[in-house]
Amino acid sequence: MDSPNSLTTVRAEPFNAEAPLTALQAPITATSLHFVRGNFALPDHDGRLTIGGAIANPFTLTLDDLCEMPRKELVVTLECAGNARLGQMPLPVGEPWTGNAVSTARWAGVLLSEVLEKAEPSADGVAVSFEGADHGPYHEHTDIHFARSLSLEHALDPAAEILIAYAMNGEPLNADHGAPFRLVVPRWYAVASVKWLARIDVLTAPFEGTFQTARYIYEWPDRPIQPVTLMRPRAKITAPAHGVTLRRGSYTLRGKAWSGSGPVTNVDVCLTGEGDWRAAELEPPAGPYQWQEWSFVWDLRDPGRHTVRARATDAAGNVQPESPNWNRLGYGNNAVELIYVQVQ
Ligand SMILES: Nc1nc2c(c(=O)[nH]1)N[C@H]1C(S)=C(S)[C@@H](COP(=O)(O)O)O[C@H]1N2
Ligand SMILES: [Mo]
Repeated sequence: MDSPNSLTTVRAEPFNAEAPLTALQAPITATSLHFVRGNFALPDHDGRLTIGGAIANPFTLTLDDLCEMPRKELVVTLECAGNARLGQMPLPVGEPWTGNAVSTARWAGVLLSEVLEKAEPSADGVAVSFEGADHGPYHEHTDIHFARSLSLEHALDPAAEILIAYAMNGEPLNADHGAPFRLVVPRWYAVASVKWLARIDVLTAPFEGTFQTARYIYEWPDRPIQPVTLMRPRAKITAPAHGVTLRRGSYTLRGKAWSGSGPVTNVDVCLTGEGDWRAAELEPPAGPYQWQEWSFVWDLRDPGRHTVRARATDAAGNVQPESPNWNRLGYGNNAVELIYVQVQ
């Protein structure tokens, strides 16, 4: 059941849970209601972050060391690449997220670019891998760590504002969200934001880890494989909830919209089930990496069942598709969301 005050468990062990819809109405999601996704059991972290690989200056950092560096705060919307997997048919393997594996938090930490600069990456570096302290059996592997990579260029770019975050909504990171520190990669699907960060290594060849090359990739039926990178545009309807009964009169539909190639420039709603799209009010972004609020005043005159759809378009011209772009592992389903309500 969707309770307004608790997460909805998608899997108990390891703990994976979606935000309740009501929690997504606020600009910032309460930490206790921010979705949680993990591939392994919560790890023990020894409190050290080791920077190694193809660098001139290897070192380790503790939380205290990070806290002494210039502090950077960013509000970032994170969405799981598997969000709305349940909308794909046939249902791909993986957690069956309905559509609330998305949340927004105020993260504080240090810029990854500053840490990497101190390490002095070698001239032939091409990628940077990020390893979490979490590990365990995974498919054919007996024991592997969660690890992901970014290009060295992206990791070193101060304008990309990638954080090594140690605080979330003004509190130290909790265990579920990656204590003592994690990566937060703005604009990318949240898989890039490695939790329980333990190692950062500069590599002279592309990273081939399982979570980079065998998972979190789009395996299209008709096109070459692509990596999962930027969040695709999506509009969520946060009020009303699917299936509720509303009285006749004026009702303000509300929601959120975001895109990794954003900002979102238009949200359109459709109240007929057909292609009659009408522009919603869309708030300008309150920051570069966070969702935007949208609303639409709906004059409810006719009793009966009504459908509501909302569709986002971003500044790069990307529009949500009407139906899911199916891929074998079920990532990036940003098909237009549909709810229906009963009018009395
Ligand atoms: N170490 C580690 N980091 C991880 C993961 C993981 O399993 N292990 N899962 C990733 C995925 S798939 C998502 S969607 C986000 C979820 O972040 P959250 O739990 O803070 O919402 O963490 C990412 N970082
Ligand atoms: Mo994810």
